[in-house]
Amino acid sequence: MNAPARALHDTPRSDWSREEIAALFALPFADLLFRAQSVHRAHFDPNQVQTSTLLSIKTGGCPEDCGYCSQSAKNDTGLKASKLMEVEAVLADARAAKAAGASRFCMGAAWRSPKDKDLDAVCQMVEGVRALGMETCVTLGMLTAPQAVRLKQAGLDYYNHNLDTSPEYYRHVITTRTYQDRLDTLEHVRGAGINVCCGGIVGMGESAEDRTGLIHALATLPVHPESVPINALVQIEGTPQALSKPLGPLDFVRTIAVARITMPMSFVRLSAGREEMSDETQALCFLAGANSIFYGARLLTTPNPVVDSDRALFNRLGISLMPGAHG
Ligand code: SAM
Ligand code: DTB
Ligand code: SF4
Repeated sequence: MNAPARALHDTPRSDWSREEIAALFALPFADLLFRAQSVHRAHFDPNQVQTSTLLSIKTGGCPEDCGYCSQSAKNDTGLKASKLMEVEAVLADARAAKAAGASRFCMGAAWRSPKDKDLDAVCQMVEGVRALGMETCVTLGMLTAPQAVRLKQAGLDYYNHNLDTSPEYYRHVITTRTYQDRLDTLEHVRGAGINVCCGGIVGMGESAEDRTGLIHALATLPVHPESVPINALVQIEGTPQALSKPLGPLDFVRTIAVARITMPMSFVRLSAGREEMSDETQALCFLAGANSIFYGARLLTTPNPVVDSDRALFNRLGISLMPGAHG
């Protein structure tokens, strides 16, 4: 049996070779989507999508130099930096997200890594969101092993930390922390027993080989991330990445499909970039095995489709919202 056919029936594998993944990307589009949808149906209800709402709890002024990001102090994007939000204000937003139907609330902070004092407040936020019956996720930059344990004790369900791109292309995008730093944080999160949310960004001028490299890096982690966000770059004026040539929709759909096939049990999230996508492209992403979205009018600092338009799209596609684990 060749590798793509084998993937349908096997339990998740972490021994994918780059050649196998490149071969998946090179399949005729119909063959790729058929395999992705078949793998998807073997593990998930194909008509249910998980919804996570994002909130930037600490915005801007970040010391890292990520070339895509509105929040790096090194990028002149005109974004106003703000301090860590008050716990009560965060919980008010979480209640609204729950009322709109989100099952998970994801809180993002523009830090290189959290200070222990900041972590106290974040732990209170996690406890409060969890008490609402929502799943919790945070993304705070690099974590030490003890910090991950503290978050787990507060009841954190998911930690988001992306590999962003291939190991080879990485240095063209970020210089202030290494790929290995990211892998170390992922290991600390996994070691603490927190679910891992880890994916990347496409449309940053990377090659097809780099997209293969990103999926390879994710699919060969010792345990696949439970959640794999695939972001289409949101171009932000004043960032080095603002002038990258956008990735065509069909290549974006292919990336989703290959993530689905190689990480069959993971939630694959159609993440940033939906504002620029047609309904038809999004429908193809769901057909390719995406089964999660960011839900709500804002990502961290940029717009996302409003809830009413996502509800209308889901109605037309016969998609229902997946209930959360604590709902
Ligand atoms: N500061 C933390 C960190 O980088 O780990 C957490 C927040 S950071 C904004 C989370 C992720 O959002 C990044 O790793 C990146 O993958 C994604 N992201 C940021 N800006 C983006 C953009 N303009 N377009 C698409 N994805 C973006
Ligand atoms: C992820 O992979 N994408 C989200 C979340 N994890 C934190 C962030 C997208 C940010 C898009 C640009 C912005 O709004 O600043
Ligand atoms: Fe900072 Fe995260 Fe933005 Fe990088 S992606 S500049 S670490 S907020």
